[in-house]
Amino acid sequence: MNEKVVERLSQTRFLLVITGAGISAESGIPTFRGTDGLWKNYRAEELATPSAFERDPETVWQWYDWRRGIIGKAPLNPGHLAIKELEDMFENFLLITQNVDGLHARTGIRNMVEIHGNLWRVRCTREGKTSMLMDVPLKSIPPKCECGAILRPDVVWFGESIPSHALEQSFNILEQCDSLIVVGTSGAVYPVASFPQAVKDHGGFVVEVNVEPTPISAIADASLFGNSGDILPMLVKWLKEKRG
Ligand code: BV8
Repeated sequence: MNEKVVERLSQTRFLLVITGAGISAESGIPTFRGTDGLWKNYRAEELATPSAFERDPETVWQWYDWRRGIIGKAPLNPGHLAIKELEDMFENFLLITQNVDGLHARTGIRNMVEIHGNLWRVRCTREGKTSMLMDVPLKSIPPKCECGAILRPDVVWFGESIPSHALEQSFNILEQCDSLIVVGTSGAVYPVASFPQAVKDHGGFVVEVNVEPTPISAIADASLFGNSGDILPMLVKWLKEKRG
């Protein structure tokens, strides 16, 4: 394990963690851009858009129903559990996840922003109200609200803005945190892709955990290459030993 990383994190008062699809890969959930990055022959950019939903809500919902089927059976992996342990180890902690799979929430984590939403939550396209819809498979496609309007997944699609409360909370933390661990993201999707540089600009220490280099590697103070399910538990172990 990288001594500089353990040293710096052991002095950290406010830890920010950002995760992407890679943290859930060892749970058997396909990533977006890796070799298995095709979601049933669709690319997220094709279907995770308002225009695709407008044009063909049935196909978009079939895609989400298929994803919910995989995610519903997916177990937490040691990487998810290690991040929950990090929350308990630091006096100030926030997790910003780009994932919509809800797996971090299953660990009982408290300080989390699901910045791209959650595919277990649905939103009425007429009234805007949200609710949890856990059926796997869905009883009807597309699912309908009691008011009769179509429900949509309560996620942020490409071309849609991140909800302002989530964005404000994230931007504040980028300035306050003194260390950031970025896990399992290709750094391809904005605005989250710009967050590591923002932490650097405010003097923060940036650690990347990924199986391969990404654009974030160029700005990270340290890149730990390997499976997050192996690296994060090791990092927790070293930090606990360091703290004695
Ligand atoms: C917005 C929800 C204002 C849906 C998703 C500035 C510049 C350029 C483009 C833009 C820009 N600003 C806005 C844009 C457009 C767009 C964008 O960024 N496009 C990209 C493709 C260029 N952004 C937006 O539209 C955002 N909105 O900015 O609003 C606005 C509005 C209109 C016009 C302009 C501005 C909204 C983006 C949110 C999109 N929604 N998901 C759903 O999922 O159903 S994004 C989707 O990608 C997922 O949330 C996913 O998490 C996210 C990012 O992907 P990653 O998580 O990084 O996953 P990926 O597969 O790419 O990488 C996995 C990584 O894990 C890899 O590096 C791999 O090596 C690693 N890995 C694999 N296994 C492991 C591992 N690491 C460790 N251990 C392992 N075992």
